Amino acid sequence: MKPDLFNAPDYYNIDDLLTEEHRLVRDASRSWVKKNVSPIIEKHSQEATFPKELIPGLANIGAFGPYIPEKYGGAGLDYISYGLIMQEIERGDSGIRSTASVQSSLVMFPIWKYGSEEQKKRYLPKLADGSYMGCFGLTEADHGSNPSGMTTRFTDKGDHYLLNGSKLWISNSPFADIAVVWAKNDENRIHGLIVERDMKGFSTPETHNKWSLRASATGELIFNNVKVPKKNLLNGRSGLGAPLSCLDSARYGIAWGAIGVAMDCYDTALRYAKERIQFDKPIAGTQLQQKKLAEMITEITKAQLLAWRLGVLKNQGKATSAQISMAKRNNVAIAANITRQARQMLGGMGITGEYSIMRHMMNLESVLTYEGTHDIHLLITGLDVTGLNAFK
Ligand code: TGC
Ligand code: FAD
Repeated sequence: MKPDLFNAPDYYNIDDLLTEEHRLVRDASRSWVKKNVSPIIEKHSQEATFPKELIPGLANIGAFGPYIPEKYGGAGLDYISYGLIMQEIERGDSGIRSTASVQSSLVMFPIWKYGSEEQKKRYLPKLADGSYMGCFGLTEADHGSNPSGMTTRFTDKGDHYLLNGSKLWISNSPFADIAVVWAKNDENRIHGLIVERDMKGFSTPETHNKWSLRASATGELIFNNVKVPKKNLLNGRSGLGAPLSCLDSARYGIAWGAIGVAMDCYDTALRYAKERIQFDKPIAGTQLQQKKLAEMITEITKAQLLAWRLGVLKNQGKATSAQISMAKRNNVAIAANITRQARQMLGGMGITGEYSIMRHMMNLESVLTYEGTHDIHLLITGLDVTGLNAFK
């Protein structure tokens, strides 16, 4: 892979809207990605291996629990810093951002929000420093977009619960130490449970043959009469709203992360187009390639402003789930489109692993689907503006 020469576009001086702390956090993550992710990621992606060696570094830059209070080992940062860290990591690779999203928003967040003080003290510091890795089990084979239909169940057996069922498409499952699992109780009410790797009857087979997110480990969670101690129930909230609130936090991070991919592809295509000579002139001097670049930077700028404003609302506790859906959907879609335009601009070189573009393009096919598909987020906006539910 070519050396990482990334130069971040900032067409509307959005840096001026950031605090000194935001810039420091962003720059530290950017340098870390350049030094540690870029040199190794292509090989891991080609070989479909997760780079476990990045875990301590991710913890060091605050990527595990950026907004979790310091007393639980988190970085105690605001939501714009969290977004900027996700942007920089995803600039390196969506799979690595996935690992950070799952750890922070889907494992640490529910323990922090809905766990007991004992659970917080037991798990959060270890998750923050990466000595424990977590995964999040909501999706099932027959219940993806519609998780309320889940069939994974736990029954009260007096001094413990008995958990049965399975989850599919679970990021980090093949190596996670703990899983936050969503299952129905005897009253058909959804609850979260913390399942530990060494519990008898629990297994996590890996899902192979992915063309997307190849540097992220994906797998199943299988529960065959797993005895879960009662103290592992997340008692603070039940119902589908509990897992969906975790998704809000992860979707927010993805809205920022996708900008990282878009910026990386734009920057690569711009540099390539200025250097690539055809018909005795740089292709950047042709109208067709300028159209692509002008549209890319316009969409990146709009996405940056959307994410920044959403971050301000989130810091004020005012961001709605529907606003988060709009940003996730828009920013991932514009980034996916930019990967395709940039790929074309590099001609044949665009399909090789010499450049990051094709890897980003394939990764975004998963990002368009997980955390709520492109269409599901459109329906969330539709419901929000009309008051009419088109899902069912
Ligand atoms: P509905 O009846 O609308 O809602 C049920 C309850 O939930 C509340 N709620 C929310 N709460 C917090 N945040 C949200 N975003 C919420 N959306 C809804 C709602 O108020 C209600 O509360 P209550 O108290 O009245 O019970 O539920 P529904 O069954 O009609 O479903 C709505 C729908 C389709 C929007 C929802 O199911 C959905 O978002 N589906 C998409 C599923 C999804 O996103 N799955 C993601 C799995 S995890 C993943 O992909 C991780 S990838 C990780 C990585 O690698 O980065
Ligand atoms: P389906 O729900 O079957 O959807 C198929 C198509 O139908 C989609 O285009 C969808 O938009 C459309 N559709 C569905 N309902 C409607 C409707 N009402 N109206 C119109 N169109 C509709 N899940 C987890 O719990 N934890 C994880 O860590 C996790 N990681 C993942 C990692 C990867 C790499 C991938 C690919 C997925 C991951 N997921 C995870 C699962 C992910 O959230 C689901 O794939 C996603 O929610 C979609 O579910 P599905 O694949 O079953 O598709």
